[in-house]
Amino acid sequence: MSTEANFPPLKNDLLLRAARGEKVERTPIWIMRQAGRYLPEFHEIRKNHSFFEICRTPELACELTLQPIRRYGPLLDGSIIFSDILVIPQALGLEVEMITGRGPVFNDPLVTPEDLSRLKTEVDVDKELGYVYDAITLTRHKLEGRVPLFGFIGAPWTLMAYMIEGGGSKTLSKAKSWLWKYPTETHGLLQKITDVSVDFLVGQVRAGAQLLQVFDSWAGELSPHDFNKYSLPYIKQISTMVRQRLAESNLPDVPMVIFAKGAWYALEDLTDIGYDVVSLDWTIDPEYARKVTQDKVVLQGNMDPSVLYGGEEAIRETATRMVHAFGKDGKHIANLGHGILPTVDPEALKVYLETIQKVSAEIKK
Ligand code: 1CP
Repeated sequence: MSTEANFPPLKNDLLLRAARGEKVERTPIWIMRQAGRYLPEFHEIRKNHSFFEICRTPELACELTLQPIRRYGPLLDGSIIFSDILVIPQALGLEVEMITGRGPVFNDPLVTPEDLSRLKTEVDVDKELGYVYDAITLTRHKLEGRVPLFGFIGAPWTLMAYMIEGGGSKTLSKAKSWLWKYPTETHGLLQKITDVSVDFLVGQVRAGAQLLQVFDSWAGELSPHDFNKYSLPYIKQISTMVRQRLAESNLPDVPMVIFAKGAWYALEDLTDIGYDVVSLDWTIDPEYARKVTQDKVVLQGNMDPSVLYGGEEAIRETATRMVHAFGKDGKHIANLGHGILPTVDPEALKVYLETIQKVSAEIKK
């Protein structure tokens, strides 16, 4: 087991300070999916290994986590452990493969509630997902304190959606049909995922994660009513239980980020469920978000990832406008409004990172 004292001291704590709501000298920036498919150095490694083999090999997961930190140096203020949200369904007993060009595919997805009996009743998370902990601990050492490291999970609703759809889906009609046909079993499944998620996040902090992000990538597919019923209570339970368990175990109370993509309607509710940071997609205007959230949380985001295809001038202009909109005194962590897209030129990302650092340092003077 590792404690903070065993790791190299942190040299750049800007992201941690901003996530706690402190006033900072410039806006910290990291990028969702910053390790991965848009980087040629990722493909060099990926061509020799399957995706989940990389996730399960701490040296490889560590190497991929470090790639963007090496490439962009001081332009990035955070790192995120190379893994995937689908390691939890795997720990629950489902088989998932990552197929190039297609994404995740479940060999045998859940079809009806009878299939729930295929999930493990007792999950020893530390044993099933210990490889993620090992990757985190190794990465904390190899980062040498350059930037803090995020651990993460997928939110229960998003994971349930994958487990029933069997992969990506345009309508989520199979997963959604469960909400009305089998509400009791749906709550049972969401609770099961929640329990495992809490263990997993606490384990990631014990291993060395310095911030945690919960990705509810499919939140925007739910109506406000269904989001309130099938997502919000579980993501709230996760923040509450994780903090309680961290305190009981004498582990650091790390900042927690919630990213409920597409759930603009839930913005106010999201300020009130125990997360320090609410991550916004690009459909939310920063000034509107500041008005609704009233400085109760730090905001993260939110440039449309596609602007990175728009050329240097468009990137600079949009990034500058965004920094101004989040404000001189606004509590803000810069990111994109969703993950960086696989065909983006890494040089375009550099322009974005440079612009955020320069403009935010100027206005926060
Ligand atoms: O830097 C990083 O962020 C790398 C770590 C990381 C993270 C945080 C990966 C590696 N995946 C994720 C999270 C993740 N995975 C999410 C939440 C964030 C989001 O909404 O983008 C989701 C929905 C997934 C599921 C997933 N994994 C997809 C999406 C499929 C769909 O339905 O659209 C895909 C394509 C993957 C594969 C994957 N995960 C990560 C990488 C680098 C890859 C590409 C794998 C390959 O080489 O084929």
